[in-house]
Amino acid sequence: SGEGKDRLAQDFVQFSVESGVLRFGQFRTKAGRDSPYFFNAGLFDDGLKLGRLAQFYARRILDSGIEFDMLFGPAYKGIPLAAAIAIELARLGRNVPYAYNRKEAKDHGEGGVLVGAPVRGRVLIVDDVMSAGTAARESIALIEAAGARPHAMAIALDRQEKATENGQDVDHSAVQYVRDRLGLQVCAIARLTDLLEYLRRHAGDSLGAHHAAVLAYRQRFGVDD
Ligand code: OMP
Repeated sequence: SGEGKDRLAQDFVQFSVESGVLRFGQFRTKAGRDSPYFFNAGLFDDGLKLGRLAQFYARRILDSGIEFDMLFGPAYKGIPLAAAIAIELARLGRNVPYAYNRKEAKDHGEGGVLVGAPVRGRVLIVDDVMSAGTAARESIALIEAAGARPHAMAIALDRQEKATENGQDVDHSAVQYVRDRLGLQVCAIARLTDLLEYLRRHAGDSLGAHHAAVLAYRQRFGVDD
């Protein structure tokens, strides 16, 4: 595969580590797994970092050839993502509408749970991380409830680990499920394999010391792809 040759992914992993977004240690994931690494996109927390993050998404989206008519960012973390990516795409000459949801429906004013452009056409969902797939299912349901069809998904990090169904681990990842069974195109700026490659390149320094633990996590919870 292209492992090790994906310059954008390597640059993104480095940017995430330097921003304190990607950390190593002991963490518990939403699916209850003990993970030696965690990616907290909420820590892209100033204008410069958010702008650079949006550049990574926009480049990955445009290079992927995925076709889309609008962006949708699921609350809460997808909201600044959709806004920032929409600004960056417009800067690159590709101005598209964007929308997002609120978590609580308003009972006055404009009403409803959706904010922004009408949700229609080929919707590209933008989100931060895919692990076991819970967040992805929620976003897809939101778009469908709005009467539109989720067409594609762009994420920052594909953890490439086993999805869960009714609390049980299955043999495919959330990304594989969304791509192969739900038929959405999916692109990720970086994947677990890129993180492993990055740690391998750092063998001999303090970052490289995390390689073994991340590899063991992949052997326990990872999928092949
Ligand atoms: P799933 O919904 O299981 O796919 O997990 C994705 C969500 O888990 C993200 O939207 C985050 O809320 C959270 N998460 C991270 O943000 N970073 C990680 O490295 C791991 C997780 C996680 O809990 O799996």
